[in-house]
Amino acid sequence: MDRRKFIQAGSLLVAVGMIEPVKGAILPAYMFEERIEGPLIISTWIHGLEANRAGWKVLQQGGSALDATVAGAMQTESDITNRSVGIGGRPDRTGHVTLDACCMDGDGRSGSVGFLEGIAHPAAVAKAVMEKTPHAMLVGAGAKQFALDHGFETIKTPIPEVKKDYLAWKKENKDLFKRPKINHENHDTIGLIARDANGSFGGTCTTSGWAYKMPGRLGDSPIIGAGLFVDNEVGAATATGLGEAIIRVAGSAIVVELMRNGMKPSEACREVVMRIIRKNKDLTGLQCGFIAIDNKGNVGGFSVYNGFNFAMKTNTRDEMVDTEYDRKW
Ligand code: SD4
Repeated sequence: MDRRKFIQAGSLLVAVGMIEPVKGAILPAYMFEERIEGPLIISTWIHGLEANRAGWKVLQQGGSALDATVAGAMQTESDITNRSVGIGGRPDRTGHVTLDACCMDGDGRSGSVGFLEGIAHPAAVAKAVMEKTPHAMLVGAGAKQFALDHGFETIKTPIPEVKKDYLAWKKENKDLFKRPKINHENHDTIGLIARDANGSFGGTCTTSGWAYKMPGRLGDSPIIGAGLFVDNEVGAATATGLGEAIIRVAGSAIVVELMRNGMKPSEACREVVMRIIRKNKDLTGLQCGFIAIDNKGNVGGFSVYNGFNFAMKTNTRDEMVDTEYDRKW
């Protein structure tokens, strides 16, 4: 029996209650290419654990997958120690923290905000764009005005610690327009996708984007089809990593289409990652990772480089899952 089949067999035993799941262990993604019954929520990186727990409260009360993922995203946005999402996010190279977010439900409704400054919860604003406007996306001053008009919490950014780092960075980086380095440590954009008790899907993605980006730059995270895509007919996918590469392959939308055509989540994520690898000659620092759930309850992910993982919460699980990858750092 090969490693994958062995682990799948073990996973089946877990699923039928013959062996206990190992709490706190980091498990490989291919363990979850099997039906997970009931509500579930998965999200990128280690901060996903806390975010999932916030989202789980919504799912447990019979709330929608969309609302669960927005609640999870807001949890991470509030974490002032997080340098790539929300209030504690790093600024662009002119010192402005500009936040991007989007959300989508399984019926194809979506909302998005980009280049939003001084507002604590871009994910919630994205949901309000979806619910209260005829538009799919608001950016910049218009997005801010919309958030203020709807009473969303304001913040002063960058917070002092972040400002200190920024000033040090600025001093050291005279060549401000050289290709910035992508951060591949275990903290990054959060993309959350979930299935609720009714079997509907929803997702949210939120980020401060690439640290020290050019002013005006948007990544994949606020773009439906790039950073996030959801369709109740198929499932959901979300992304993290170098947004430029993810946008250029319409990443999350393609993951969902590949699942529609029969691929399992990990296979679909792998195919999109391989497209990114084929299209980018220089992969230095080019990390991208996708996670996905299909409507049979299969869960998976894949990344360019090792080190990407996601958090998963179900009725029986609350842990980190490692994805497979093509390259080693
Ligand atoms: C972006 N995908 O703005 C995001 C970056 C990311 O912080 O995942 N990192 O391109």
